[in-house]
Amino acid sequence: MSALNKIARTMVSGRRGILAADESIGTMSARLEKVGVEPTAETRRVYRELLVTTPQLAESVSGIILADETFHQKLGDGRTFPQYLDDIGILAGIKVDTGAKPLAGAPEEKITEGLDGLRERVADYVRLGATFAKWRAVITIGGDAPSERAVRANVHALARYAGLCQEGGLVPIVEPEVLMDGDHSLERCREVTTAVLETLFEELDLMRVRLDGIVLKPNMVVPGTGSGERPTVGAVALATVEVLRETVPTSVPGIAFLSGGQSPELATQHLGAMQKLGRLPWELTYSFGRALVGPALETWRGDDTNWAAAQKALSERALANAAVR
Ligand code: 5MM
Repeated sequence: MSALNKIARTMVSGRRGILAADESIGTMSARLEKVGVEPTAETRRVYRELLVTTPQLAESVSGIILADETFHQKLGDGRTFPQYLDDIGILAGIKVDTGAKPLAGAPEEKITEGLDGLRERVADYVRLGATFAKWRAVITIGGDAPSERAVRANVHALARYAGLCQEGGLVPIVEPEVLMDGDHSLERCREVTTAVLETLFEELDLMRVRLDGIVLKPNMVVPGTGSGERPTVGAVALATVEVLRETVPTSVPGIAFLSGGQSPELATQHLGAMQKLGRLPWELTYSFGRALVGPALETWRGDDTNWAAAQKALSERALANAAVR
């Protein structure tokens, strides 16, 4: 077993999943403002300290994805976030993309940036304690989108990122997110997700990325939020697993879903229903952001008298997801 494969397996096996706490400064600041907290480097740090010091988190969480700012910050006791995670048996991950920007020639679509200097940044993060990384590509459905050029440009960047991470010793989480925004049907999401994943695995192969040393982080197959469709939990689970069976090679050790704006409860139900669809060739787990931390942030609201209750809210979501694995 290679070192990368061993890390990837640790990330996805057992009952554990991954906590995505890597909101960029802009996204995190907007989320803090929404709950009445003034966004500063210190309030972002304190909020992330609340999350990672949740009691017994390592029972349900194998890895936490951090943003660059948090990666270099310290907890109240002086340990850096990666040092602290190592001490409690959770792998430290780092988001290395620098965000999705308008794609030239198709400004309504996005291309994720961050390849320049990535080899050197990977080396720095490894030195500071990272064992895995994350890069998120964003695919929009609507009108003529996604265009072939948006899909190809995004999977090309994902594959080059994945290759650089593996070369430097990090397991890449490969995240091609087909967004839920829009009025498209579940069937359209299925078509687009299938095409994106097919193209992604062609490109990963071309870039010689070792599939047993990645974790795939896809969207579930769901209708657009404005579609009016309300599929059953079973229909979403079945469509998602069918797409994955068609497109994801069996050498990939694990698939860790994003939640994409689903409610925490529904994301958990979908994950649980997939596990009941028979024996699958890869581990299926969670790498949720909002569906794990949403209730905790709403509970905390910057008031430290809510600290324990907010940690309990995170713990409950993490344990609920671990329970359906
Ligand atoms: C936690 O948010 C991540 C970073 O977002 P930005 O760089 O846009 O601020 C995001 O990539 C996240 O990891 C995934 O979307 C999964 O989170 P959700 O909330 O969709 O489960």
